[in-house]
Amino acid sequence: MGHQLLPVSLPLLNHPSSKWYHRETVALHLFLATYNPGKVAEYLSLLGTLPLDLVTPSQVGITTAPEETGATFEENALLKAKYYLERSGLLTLADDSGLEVDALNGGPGVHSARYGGPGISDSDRVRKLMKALEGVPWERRTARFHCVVALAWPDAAWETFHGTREGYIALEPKGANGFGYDPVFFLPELGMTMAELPPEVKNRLSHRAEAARKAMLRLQKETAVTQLVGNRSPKTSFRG
Ligand code: ITT
Repeated sequence: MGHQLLPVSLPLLNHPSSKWYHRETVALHLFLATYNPGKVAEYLSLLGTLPLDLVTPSQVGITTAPEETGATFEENALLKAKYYLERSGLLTLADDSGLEVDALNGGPGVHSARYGGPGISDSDRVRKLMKALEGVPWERRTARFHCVVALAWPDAAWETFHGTREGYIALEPKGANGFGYDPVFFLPELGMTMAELPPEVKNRLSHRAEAARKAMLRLQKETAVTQLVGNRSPKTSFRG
């Protein structure tokens, strides 16, 4: 049986033809749609066992990003995945994630990366959060990290996977690992912040690890089918 070529309507900038793509070749690459180096490091480890080459925006000269206008993590994750699929032509994984603090009515939530305004550092954002929670007692410092991973396929099918980690906002930052709000995200069952955990432990129990594990199951199934039959049949939809 020969390789199957499927029509796609998306502009595939990095593919020899904008009208047809070779599904098996596309399925050998996974576009990791993030500019956040902390996320890249985690995904390299979380997805490391997949028989797929991970490709980042800088590797293919993509430097633009969509405006994250969604009201939910899910909307933003999908918006990013579809945006980068259009530009890379590759099976694309994007994540939208953030911190929901109960005493801030769920904020900063989808605005976590922009909390405090543009151009400030992770530690500036952590300082702003500490200030916002000044005087808030321990029992009211409950919070959670949420992550939605979106997979977008060149045949326009997509699906999303959720992960959550519950914790407390610490009274002061601790630890040097991870990124973002990790130094103030306290895990009561371990008695330390996310930034005090070795990366391999964070990658076992984080919100991103949970969402990535679910996405991995899907990807493993897909790549197994690809390897088994040599070429894949068209997928109608596997919306989650
Ligand atoms: P991309 O959109 O390019 O992926 P980003 O950093 O802008 O990068 P998000 O819009 O998803 O990504 O914002 C997520 C923010 O939430 C991130 O910048 C951190 O401030 C915070 N965050 C998410 N996951 C985190 C984690 O595992 N540890 C600490 N902070 C995290």
